Amino acid sequence: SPFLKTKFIGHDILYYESIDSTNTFAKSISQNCKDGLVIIAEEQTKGRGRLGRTWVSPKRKGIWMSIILHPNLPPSEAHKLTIITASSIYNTLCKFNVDIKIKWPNDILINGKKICGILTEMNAELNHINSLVIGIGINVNTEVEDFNEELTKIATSLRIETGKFIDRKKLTAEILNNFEDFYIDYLSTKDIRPYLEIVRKNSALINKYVEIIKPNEKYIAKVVDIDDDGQLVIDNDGKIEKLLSGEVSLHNM
Ligand code: BT5
Repeated sequence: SPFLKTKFIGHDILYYESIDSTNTFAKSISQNCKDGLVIIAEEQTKGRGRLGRTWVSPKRKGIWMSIILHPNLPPSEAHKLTIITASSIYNTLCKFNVDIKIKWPNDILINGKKICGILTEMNAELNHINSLVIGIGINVNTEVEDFNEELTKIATSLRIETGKFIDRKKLTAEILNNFEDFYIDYLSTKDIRPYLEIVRKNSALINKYVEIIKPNEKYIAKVVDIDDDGQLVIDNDGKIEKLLSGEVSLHNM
């Protein structure tokens, strides 16, 4: 693509008309492939969200892709790559002049509805990430009819929000360009704060009440901040708590 300006990410792309899940496939080959390999599919038949949830991925309507990386980082830093991914996608989508918010840890919303989800997975040893897979799903030209009834209430697409038909190839390249910029910079500085700043400034959650759903309990708390480690800081009835991504589901009240 003439739009791709990256140094290495997406120089090799495996492209599929249909696949079960780009993340499932990427994970299966990630230990033995080049850094920066990207898997792209027109359709996923078993698209996945977190915690076994489903990601609806209709044919030629969205960007369903996975980036395979081999960063020299401990597993405890993996969640920071989700922050980098979300902030870089935010930056890319800004040009559409719509109201974009980042919902910690892995969602991007337009006008309060979900347009993008990120699924970061890894193969790791105790102290080392062997390979990391960043799955990105973006509803681009999806129309209301493509969503099921549940999703029409909570999901949207660039098409629905802007009224325009969008070039998915160009947008894919722009996302990879932006992501690589942030990623290379982060690897050299190891400083997540500039990206956290983007997440904080455009947070869908800060100062809002959310329902927190853990495996054994459910409660309402006010989101106060996202700390410098990327944890969500909440005020639970006067008690300040920190939440790691992955351990909670959040519902806006
Ligand atoms: C996510 O999970 O948001 C991560 C989604 C990652 C998808 C990409 S696509 C490429 C790669 N290959 C994969 O198989 N996955 C990645 P989570 O936070 O658990 O959100 C899942 C929830 O979002 C579902 O339970 C639905 O409520 C909702 N959802 C499902 N499909 C959606 C869609 N197309 N748009 C908006 N929301 C959706």
